[in-house]
Amino acid sequence: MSKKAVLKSVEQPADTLIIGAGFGGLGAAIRLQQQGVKNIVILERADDVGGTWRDNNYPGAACDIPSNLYSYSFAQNPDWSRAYSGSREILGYVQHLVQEFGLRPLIRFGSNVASLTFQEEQGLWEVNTDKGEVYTARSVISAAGGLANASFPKITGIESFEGHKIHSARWDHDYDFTGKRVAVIGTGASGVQIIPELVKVAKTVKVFQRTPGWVMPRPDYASPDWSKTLFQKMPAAQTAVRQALFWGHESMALSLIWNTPMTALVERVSRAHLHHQVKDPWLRRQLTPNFRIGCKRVLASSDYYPALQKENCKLITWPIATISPKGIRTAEGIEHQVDCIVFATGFDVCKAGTPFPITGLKGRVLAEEWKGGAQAFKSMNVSGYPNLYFILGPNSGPGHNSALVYMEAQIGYAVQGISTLLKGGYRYLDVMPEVQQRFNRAIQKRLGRTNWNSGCKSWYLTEDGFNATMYPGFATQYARMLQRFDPSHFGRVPV
Ligand code: N01
Repeated sequence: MSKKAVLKSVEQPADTLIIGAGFGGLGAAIRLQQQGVKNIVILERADDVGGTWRDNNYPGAACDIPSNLYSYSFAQNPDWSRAYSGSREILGYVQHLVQEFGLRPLIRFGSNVASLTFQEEQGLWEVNTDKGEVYTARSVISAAGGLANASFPKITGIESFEGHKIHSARWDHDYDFTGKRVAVIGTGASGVQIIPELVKVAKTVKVFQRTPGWVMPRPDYASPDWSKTLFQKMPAAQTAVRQALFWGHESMALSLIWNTPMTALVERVSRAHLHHQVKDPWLRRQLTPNFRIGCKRVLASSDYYPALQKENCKLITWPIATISPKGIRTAEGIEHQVDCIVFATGFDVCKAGTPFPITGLKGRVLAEEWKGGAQAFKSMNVSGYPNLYFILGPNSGPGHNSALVYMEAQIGYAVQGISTLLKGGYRYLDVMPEVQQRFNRAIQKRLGRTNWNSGCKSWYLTEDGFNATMYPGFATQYARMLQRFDPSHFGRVPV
């Protein structure tokens, strides 16, 4: 039975309902408040803020983008302890945002959104949670996060394993690895951070690699005290450092997004890193990627290759055949007996669906429309689903720069759209279908020329190779595209 949600500080309908209290949702709440939109509610399914940085707290978890760039430009932190901060410190930054901008009263924890339905007559979104609460709102920002649901691989026998199973995004901090025989499946961004930490404590670590990735060195260092003092006293100095980091990353688009002479150069740097750190030619061969750099996410680590060569660590490149009660059996018939399997196997990404059912105008169901691949206008709005904004929506993914730069642009755009709705006296704003189609035709054409579509298999692509994940351009272009919300792209229905 559904009950009307009890809202202490928010009137119904809310001006904006935000789904998710991670970086995106909290950033949106801050910017909306600064623009005078105060009647906001944030629904968060967990019992704390932080999203990906709350969930990904495995040993070694850190960001592979420098902290001075992986933070909001409107809330810079002069006190980052390292160039590349760990997940705990990033979570601390998120918690600080909540404190500093007084967001806690807006958040309803333990509220897992079960469905969104647009009520055309009233121009309201009805939002149901799985506890039976019902919220209504003029606009909704979905900041639920693309990498929120941990994914265990479909390997025969996985259920039969009698030892301990841990997923990288749901770490079991009570499990003591000391003296244990451990297997790690997966050598993506999470795997290369976990493995160096596990080899320090476990008796043995067997790393099951399916595809070797491109690895670049990660120039991490502890922030000197003088830089913290300088950034505290002169925020402009930190802004300048941020700008330098931004343009440094921006230039990487030329090698990672498209196949240019820079691509071969960056591949050479990565190969030199491998050559420098791995002396054994056979191991080097096993670790050499066989796809173009940029096609999958480039890995950043200076301690992954050394960890693989520790006496207690072994790289296994035979394909996994089954998981048995005692361990992992590979295709050549060997059973590797272990006490624990760590799954660094990534996430269930909703490329062709939505995290919850979304029903728009005239009963349209978004998951049906996205079956063949998700698409939106400028990654933010979908025709037929008015007053709804996606943070990190279709084709907004960065491969070379900070996700927060993209998110900040998305938030600015959503805030403009929501202000236009509220101030313009509209019931709803619905992006025109032909505008959305034109936009997506151009995006898909551009994607065809990128490294992501150059033949490797990655979580960016659907099973049949459709790329609904990445933005085929510079971060600067993406931000410019979202700089101005243009009402002429939208059908505007008055109250
Ligand atoms: O997941 P992944 P992730 N048998 O999907 C392997 C972000 N992130 O958690 O390459 C054997 O990249 C799979 O093998 P293959 C970042 O956006 C950011 O590491 O498919 N192996 C791969 O090696 C990243 O892109 C940071 O052949 C199997 C691994 O599991 C995203 O999260 C840190 C298998 C999965 O790699 C996901 O990264 C961490 C099977 N059946 C994550 N199934 C930052 O630093 C899968 N694999 C910001």
